[in-house]
Amino acid sequence: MSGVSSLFTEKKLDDATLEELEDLLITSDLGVAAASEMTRNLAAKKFDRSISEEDIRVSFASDIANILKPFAKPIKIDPSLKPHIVLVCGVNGSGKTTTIGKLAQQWTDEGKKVCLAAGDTFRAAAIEQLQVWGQRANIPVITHPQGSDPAALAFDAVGKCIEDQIDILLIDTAGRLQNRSELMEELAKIVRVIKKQTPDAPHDCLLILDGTVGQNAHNQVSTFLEMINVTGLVVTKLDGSARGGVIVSLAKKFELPIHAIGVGEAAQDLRAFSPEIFAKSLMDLN
Ligand SMILES: Nc1nc2c(ncn2[C@@H]2O[C@H](COP(=O)(O)OP(=O)(O)OP(=O)(O)O)[C@@H](O)[C@H]2O)c(=O)[nH]1
Ligand SMILES: [Mg+2]
Repeated sequence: MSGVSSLFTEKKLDDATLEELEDLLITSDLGVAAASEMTRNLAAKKFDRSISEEDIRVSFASDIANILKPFAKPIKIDPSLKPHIVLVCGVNGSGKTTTIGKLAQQWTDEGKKVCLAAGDTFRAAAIEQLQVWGQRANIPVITHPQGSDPAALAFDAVGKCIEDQIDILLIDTAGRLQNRSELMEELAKIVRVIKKQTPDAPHDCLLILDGTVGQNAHNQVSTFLEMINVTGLVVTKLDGSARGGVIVSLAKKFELPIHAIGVGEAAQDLRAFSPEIFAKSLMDLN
């Protein structure tokens, strides 16, 4: 029965335990800054006093929720823009096209006129993949042939959406790894070309991060920020075993809005980011 009794064991919170807890938080991708803040807070409340595992989880979950609260913001569509232009970027396979499909469905269901632009002219079948999402939501998908210049496609798409008084234009882009400088340049070019018709666009530049990649997400955010004005993040694939602890360190470091999270492959699997639910799940509390 020792396993059971250990569940009820309380111990004194000392320096060694605090250090262990801090290490545990760092290895869960929460980052040094958040980890030390959270253990400091715990010490302030409970140092040298008896503490249970539950107390620790509750304290940490509350800190995590507080850290994240200012950044949990859905994308705000400006109805006066025709169109509100959303450029979507990220590394290969992070979930860009799927997230576009989900957002398109959500906004269409809300009664907005949505249009998609197939700016991934690079990968075979990328255009068809976006067209499938367009068909599902019953909305137009603007395409150019595979291999053509994505900036030209973006330019045409913006012109067409202005003409058709579209509410929201979502522009897909090819996956690009941070170390491919020519592809990063291409993204900057897409932005320059969009600005020729609408100088204040893109109104949102979403960076899509795969929630399973851990600390590498930091490097991705830094590199994309060097090239374009990333305005917000969507973190995908949080339905699997990945806990997404990296969201905490990303929020602390980059202070970018977290617009939504992806929790599956289907159209309805996009959730508003809830700091409380996220923090509790990270700390195994229900
Ligand atoms: N489980 C899960 N799978 C996802 C999620 N988002 C995307 N995927 C899957 O991840 C894979 C890649 O998604 P895509 O949307 O094609 O990613 P992408 O960033 O457009 O990829 P490239 O265009 O090749 O760079 C697909 O199999 C998607 O179904 C998610 O939130 N959860
Ligand atoms: Mg894609």
